[in-house]
Amino acid sequence: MSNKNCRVCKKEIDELMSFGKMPIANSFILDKKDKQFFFDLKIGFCETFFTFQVIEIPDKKKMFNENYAYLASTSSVMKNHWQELGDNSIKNYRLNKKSFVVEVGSNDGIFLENIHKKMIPHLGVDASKNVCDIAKKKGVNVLNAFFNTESADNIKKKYGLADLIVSTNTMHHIEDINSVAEGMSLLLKDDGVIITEDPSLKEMIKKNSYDQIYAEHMYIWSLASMNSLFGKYNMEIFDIENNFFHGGCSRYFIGKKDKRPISEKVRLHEKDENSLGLKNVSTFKKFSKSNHKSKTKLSELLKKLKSEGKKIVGYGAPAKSTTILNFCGIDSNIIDVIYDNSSTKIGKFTPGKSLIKIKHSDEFRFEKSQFCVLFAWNHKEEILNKEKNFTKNGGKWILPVNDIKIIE
Ligand code: DWN
Repeated sequence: MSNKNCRVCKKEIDELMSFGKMPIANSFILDKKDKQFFFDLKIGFCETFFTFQVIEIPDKKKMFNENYAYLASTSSVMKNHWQELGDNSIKNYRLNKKSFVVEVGSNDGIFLENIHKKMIPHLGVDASKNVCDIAKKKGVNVLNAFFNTESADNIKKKYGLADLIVSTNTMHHIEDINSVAEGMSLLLKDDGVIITEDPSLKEMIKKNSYDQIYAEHMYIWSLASMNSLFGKYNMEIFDIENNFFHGGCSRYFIGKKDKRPISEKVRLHEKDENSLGLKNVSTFKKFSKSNHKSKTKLSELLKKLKSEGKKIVGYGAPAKSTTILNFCGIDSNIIDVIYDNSSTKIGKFTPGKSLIKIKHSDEFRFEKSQFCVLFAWNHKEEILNKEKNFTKNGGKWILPVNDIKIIE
């Protein structure tokens, strides 16, 4: 067992589960012969701070750089989701032209563009230059940098303290998470609020959606682990909202300790996590076993369909699909092509050993295959609504995680 240290509390943790050799989830390649980086995707669980975490993390520049492939605005549903967060934040925290809003991991400006339109002073911080450039074109004020205590101090000196710090689908991406949480505590006004939103450990365990696990997702947070992290910097979660986005996320509302009453929703979520055993390593050993069952079930289903002469394609090339394809050993012998609407992925091949060609989802309507694996299963409603004709013409969708079923 490779002993490593928990990145939050630094105590020694053991390897809990391994997915074998994996590529960087968002490293889509232009040529099948392109040289790729592989690493051992191993998971550890810290029983002190309850943090579920990737043990060995590749160099962050391999994951977050000028070619970052994920564009948040590829989903109109997600655009509305962030618009709602912006509108509610402005109302709940009475944000105005004298306020200051910081977003850590601002991606292509999908959240801050609404804050910008309301003329509220703001700053987006993101490590990937390509998405910063897209945000800048929307008029969003951005800083292309990693957020940490140093950049937080510079922001504080230049702009002052923040009323609201938002960080959605980011906290699970950051290796030096202590520096981020400490930086937020330095930058936040005494009565300020931090809102983070990330894939929920509870939902991942309940759905057996192991595809949430890849190098970029260095942590899968729970209320218990997120509270332990912010507790180090005299802050606490005072409210929580759970949603179905990105396979099931929790939105945590965090403030300086003892500033606000802890909501009943937090108490109930805490009870839920405890009854699911999210503080016990045995829960994750069971999770690992169910991942391997899921791998066998999906591989056998697809191989059976292929042996019956069926054509199989994929829809959506999310980072999650890299884990499924490489963990289950699925390549272009099984899936002919994957359709996706991201300009950063179209025309490329999926990472690792899968090497499946990605085509523009506009071409999906000409697809004659009978089966389509919905790798972007977390966008099921939006995609099945968009691709009604495939189903109408007898096409069947295969959900690759959870109970792996064919939907007609
Ligand atoms: O934390 C992260 C989450 C929030 O987003 C990052 N690690 C990166 C990313 O993860 P992901 O790549 O799994 O995200 P999605 O949103 O599940 O990816 C969906 C994929 O499907 C994208 O490549 C876009 C594509 N898509 C499409 O082709 N047509 C999506 C929709 C909604 C569509 O209609």
